[in-house]
Amino acid sequence: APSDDALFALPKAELHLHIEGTLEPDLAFELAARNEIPLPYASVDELERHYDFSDLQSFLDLYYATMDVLRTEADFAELTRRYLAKASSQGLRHVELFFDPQAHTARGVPIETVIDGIGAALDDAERDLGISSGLILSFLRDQPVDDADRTLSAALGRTDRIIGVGLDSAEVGYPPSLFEGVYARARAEGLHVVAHAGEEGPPEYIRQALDLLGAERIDHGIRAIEDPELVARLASEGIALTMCPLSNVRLRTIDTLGEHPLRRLDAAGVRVTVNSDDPAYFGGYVGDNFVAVRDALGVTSDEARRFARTSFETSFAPDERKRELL
Ligand code: ES4
Ligand code: ZN
Repeated sequence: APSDDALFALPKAELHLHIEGTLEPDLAFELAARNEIPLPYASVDELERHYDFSDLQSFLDLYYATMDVLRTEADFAELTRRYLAKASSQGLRHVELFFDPQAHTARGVPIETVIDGIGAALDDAERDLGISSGLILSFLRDQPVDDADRTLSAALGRTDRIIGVGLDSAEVGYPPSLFEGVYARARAEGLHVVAHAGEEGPPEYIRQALDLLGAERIDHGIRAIEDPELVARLASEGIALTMCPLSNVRLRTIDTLGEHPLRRLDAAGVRVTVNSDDPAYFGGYVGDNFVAVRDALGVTSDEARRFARTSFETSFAPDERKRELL
């Protein structure tokens, strides 16, 4: 079996990462002090004691509350810088980051502050760490569709920075069909489109993401395994799943990592990648996720190399960059 070191060193791309989900407790406390924002926890330990989630919503409640400490461009830059340093140490050569503008604009932080702060750190990482990147604007599916529409309009002034749109937050009860119009507009603007689907929601949501939104990749897609016809379709259409094994266990989508369908989907011919989702909350970055699936599922070094290769192939990196990466 490949060593931890080999899995960390393996060059790879991360395609499913929420930048706000990289907020480690120590930085949360630093920013809370700097911005004079009270956190309802006395210490890092006390905050971490609340990382015992029962489902997606229980995580999202803490995630949205804690990100309130992010206020200035410098805060977003520091958050992103720390993520990229970790990313580099775990073999990442290319990253596509989700950000949740509505979670910031709703508390009075302008979208430009968010994009420019993250963007400054991405520029530095390209120069200093050789990591290429792209930003994916993610709509909050549990907020009104009008709000997503306005968010897309506001972001169109920064499309030099934004490579695509995504769909996240509470899934069940908020089907992709709600966002058909917003996605049509994003596609018409030349943006890539992806969507979280089949994390807690049914296989039908994955079909909708493909048929109604034109999703090029599916984020999670873990529940596709319940629907053999859908699995066959994902395989024949070459749709990549950006899977996040540690996330699925921590949010109790599955009981144990041993039940994760990553390897079964791979065996069925589906293109699968290994990603970290919200690594500060779920117990590890992308290298840690590779180590976890080796230990729990017996993923071999050949398979790990193939998943890493798939991460480059199914990334939205420009063709010339893909050739360098592959
Ligand atoms: C998320 Cl794990 C997950 N699922 C859906 N939306 C999210 N936003 C941040 N993490
Ligand atoms: Zn996610």
